[in-house]
Parts: sequence; structure tokens; C-alpha cells
Amino acid sequence: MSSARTGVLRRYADFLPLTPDTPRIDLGEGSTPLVRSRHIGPALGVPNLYFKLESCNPTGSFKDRGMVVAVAKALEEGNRAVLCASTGNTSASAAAYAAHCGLRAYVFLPRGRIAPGKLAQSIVYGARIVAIDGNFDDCLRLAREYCERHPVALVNSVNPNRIAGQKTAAFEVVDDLGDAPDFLFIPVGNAGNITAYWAGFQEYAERGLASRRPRMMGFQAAGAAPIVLGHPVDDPQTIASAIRIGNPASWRKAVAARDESDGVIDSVTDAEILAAYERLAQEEGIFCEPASAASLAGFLKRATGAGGLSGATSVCVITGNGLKDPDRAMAVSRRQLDVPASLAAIEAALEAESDSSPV
Ligand code: AN7
Repeated sequence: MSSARTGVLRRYADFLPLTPDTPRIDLGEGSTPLVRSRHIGPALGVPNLYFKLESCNPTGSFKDRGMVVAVAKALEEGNRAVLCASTGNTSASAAAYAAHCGLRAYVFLPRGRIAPGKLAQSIVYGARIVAIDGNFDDCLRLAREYCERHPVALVNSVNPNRIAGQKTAAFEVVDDLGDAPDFLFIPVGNAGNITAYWAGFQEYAERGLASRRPRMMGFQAAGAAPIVLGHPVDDPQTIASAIRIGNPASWRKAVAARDESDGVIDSVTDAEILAAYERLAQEEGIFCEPASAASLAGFLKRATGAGGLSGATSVCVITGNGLKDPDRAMAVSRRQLDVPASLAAIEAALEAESDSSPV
């Protein structure tokens, strides 16, 4: 194996739907860190808790793994443009890979519901932004209809090339741990990622590259939990805007992943998501966006309940970078000492708070 770091298309070529004509594009996606918990897991008596930092991908989310395949195949098939509906991360990724390849990108976004960092990405990568007066589910329906009438490749996760690329994250988890974990905790929105991880774990097991499969533990936000409720949610609500989705495209496949793996799809409240978001940053040094914290919130819910996770190996997927949602970050309560530019004033202010003093 070459020591040079390669993107997903080269690293996992044997597992992807590539032909000799598929352009081997590469923005440095994949090969993301698997970091062992130093505080949260041990504090709960779980020594083997890991975080898969998909936030380290080129556009700051897991979407890049599937997008590199979808855009490469769109190019191979002669398309000049790609289109997606998005809560923000898919659009950022589509815009970046389209720019990399000289394709046009059209992104259908729910107006006013995209975290500012994600919108900034689509703007700067040069996508044609269509801000729709509706929610994500409206955007996806309209994107599908638009692509039926116009020569544009749809690069949402209903495109099987997206799932094919995204499953490589499961391969990496097994490659790094030496086998599949016992539990895989993952946020669920449109349900493409849980579908892809399950496909990846199954494929590795079938090829003899893993001796077992994990239990898939998916978590929706309580105000946007159609799979948990068993029916679509017309007006989904959650601070985790990435997973504010009321009618997931891969619903059936997510349920299959849950049932085939003896897993669960459960919900976590916004309060649980925000508590996990702050703990991950303050106890592990990992800054994720709120939707990503649903995986840790789910882990905490199970680990503190009658879950029995202590002897198991668990992986929480950290799907997106915290910098994407600066508004949420700035809403975290903090102590800030406002002082004049004087060392004496700084010392006096810090010493007035015993726990802030460095000595
Ligand atoms: C950070 O970008 O649906 O269950 O349009 O951005 O595969 O949808 C994003 C989803 C989790 C949920 N974490 O994954 C979009 C979009 C983050 C996300 C999810 C998303 P899926």
C-alpha cells in the first residue's frame, strides 16, 4: 500500500462503482481520524468509546465521501451540472466538488433555515442558490421533479453513488479498530448515512474483512423524529438544523439497518443534543455542529440507562464541524472578563474568581 494519502476514489477503488473512465477526482476526502474518548467514556466506565471525526473532511462534513463518487460519475456520464436539495452540508459539498470539476451546481435550500457557515460555503464555491420558501422535504421533492425535466444530475443520497462513497467511512472504522465495533451511534436525518454505514459494515463482513457487524444506533431530534414516531412529520422542529427533516428519503433502508443489526432508532431532545455538544467540546476538545452531537447524546442516553455499554466498543460518528453553525456556538453561556489593557487589571479580575486563577 502506498504511504501517500489519497482520497476515497483511490483508497477504496475496489469497493466503488468505478470504471476506467471515471475521473479519479480527489479533494482530500476520507481517511478521517478515529479519536478515543479521554474523559466522557472513562467517566461512565466505558473505556472503549471513539469519535469518528467526519468533521475533518474537506468541506467539514461526511457528505464529501459520497459526493466525490456522485460528482465523478456525473462527469463520467457527461453531465454539465449537478443539483441537490439540502439542509446545508450536502449543498456545501456539491458546490465544492462541482467547482473542482468545472460543473455548475444548483442547490435548493429551505430559506432562512441554513446555518450561516454552510450558506457561506455554497456562496463562495459559486453555486447557484435557490432559496425555497419551504422546508427540506419540499426542497427534495422539487429537486427530484426538476431533475426529471432538465439535464441535471441529482446528487442527493437518493443517488446510489452517494451511498457507495459514504460507506467507506465504515471501512475506515474497521480498518482502524481491527474489527467492527459493537455499537455505531449516528445522527439520522434523511437517513442516507446510516444506510451507507450499514452497507459498508455488511460488505466488509461478507468479504471477510470484519468478523462481525455492529448494532446500528440511530438518533433523530425529538421534534423531527418521523422514523421513531412511525409517520412523517409535517413541520419538523429542532435546533439541529441539519437533521430538521420530516420525511427521510432512505426511511425504509434505515429501518432495515436497525432491524438487521438488532439496533435502535430513537430520539434525543434539543436539550440533550446541546448538552452533548458542549460536553464534546469541553471534555474532549471536539467541536461539532449540533446535529452531530445527536450521536453522543444517544450514547449518553444509552450509557446512563439500562444499556450495558461498559464492556463494549462504541463509535460515535461526528458528522459535521462546529464552525458551520457559529450562531449556536455563540449562544453557549460563557464567562468573559472585560478588562482594560493592564496586567494588574487582568490579575485582579482573574484572582477575584478563584477557579479562574491559573495557580
Ligand atoms: C452534520 O446536508 O441532509 O441521515 O442536506 O448535515 O444521511 O441525512 C444533512 C444531514 C447528520 C444526517 N449530520 O445525515 C443535508 C443533510 C449532519 C448533517 C446528518 C446531516 P443523513
